[in-house]
Amino acid sequence: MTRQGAHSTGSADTTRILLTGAAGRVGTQLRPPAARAGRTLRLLDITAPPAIEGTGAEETVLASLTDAEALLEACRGVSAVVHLGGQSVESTLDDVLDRNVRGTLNLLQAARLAGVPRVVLASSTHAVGFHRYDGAPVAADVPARPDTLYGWSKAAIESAGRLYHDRFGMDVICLRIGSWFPTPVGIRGLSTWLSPADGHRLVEACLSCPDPGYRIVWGVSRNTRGWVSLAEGEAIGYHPLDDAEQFAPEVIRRSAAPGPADPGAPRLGGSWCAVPLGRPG
Ligand code: 15L
Repeated sequence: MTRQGAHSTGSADTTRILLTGAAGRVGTQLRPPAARAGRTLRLLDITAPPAIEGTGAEETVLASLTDAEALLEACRGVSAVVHLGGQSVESTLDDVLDRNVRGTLNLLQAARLAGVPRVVLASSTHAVGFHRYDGAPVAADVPARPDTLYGWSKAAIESAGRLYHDRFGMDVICLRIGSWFPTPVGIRGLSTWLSPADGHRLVEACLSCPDPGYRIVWGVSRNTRGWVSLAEGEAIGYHPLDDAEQFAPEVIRRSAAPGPADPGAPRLGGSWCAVPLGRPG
C-alpha cells in the first residue's frame, strides 16, 4: 500500500471535524449532539448553516464541493471529515455526477492533500436497493445493486473511498444510511429507520474506532423489523439503542394497506426501485 499525504493513524483524534452538508437536514440534526468540550466542528455548505441551540465550537466555510481549492483549505488542520454533502434524492445524471461523484472525489483528494487521515462518507441503502430481504440480515458487503442514478452515485462514492484507502492508506468508512428521520416514515421505515440519536452514535463510532481501514457499515437502528446486518457496525463500536417498533401501531394505522406491487421479499430500496430514472425528486 502506498501512503501519500494521508495515513491511517490508529488514534482517535476528534478535535476538529469537517462536516460537509452541514446546512442540510441530517447535518443540522447532528450538530448539537456532536458538540463536546475540546472539539471544533468546521461546517461546510453552500448556504450558511442555521443558528441552532445546543451547539459547541463551530467554524463555517461557505463552499461548493466543486471548488477544489476551497475544499483543500477546508480540510487543513482537521482530524477527520464527515461527508454528508451532495445530492440526497434521485436527480439528473449531471446532478448526481457533479454533486456526488465529482464532489466526493474532490473532497477525498483535498483530504488526502491536507493529510486528513480519516473520512466518513454518507452512502445510502439505495446503492444496493435492488437486493431483497429474504429473512436473513443483508450484510454490508453485498455487491452494488443501485435502484436509481442517485443510488448508483452512492455506489460510486463507496468505490471512490475504496480507491483512496487502497492508494493512500486513508481510513474510509462508508455509511449505508437507511432512513435518518426523527421518526420512521411509512411501513418500510419500520425496517430502515435510523434514529437521530443512533445516527450520532454511529458517527462517533466511526470517528473514534481505532484503525478502521476501509469499511462499509449499515446506518440503521436496532429495528425489530430490520432487514440489514448490525454486525459490521458493532465491529467498530456502533451499538444502536433505538427501535422503530415503538412507532409501529401509529405508522401502520396511517399507512395504506400494502398493495400487490412487491409481493415477494421486499427490496431494500422500496418504491425507489420504480421511480423514473433521472427525474429530479
Ligand atoms: C436516502 O438515501 C435519502 O437521502 C433519504 O432522504 C431517504 O429517502 C432514504 O434514502 C430512504 O431510503 O428512506
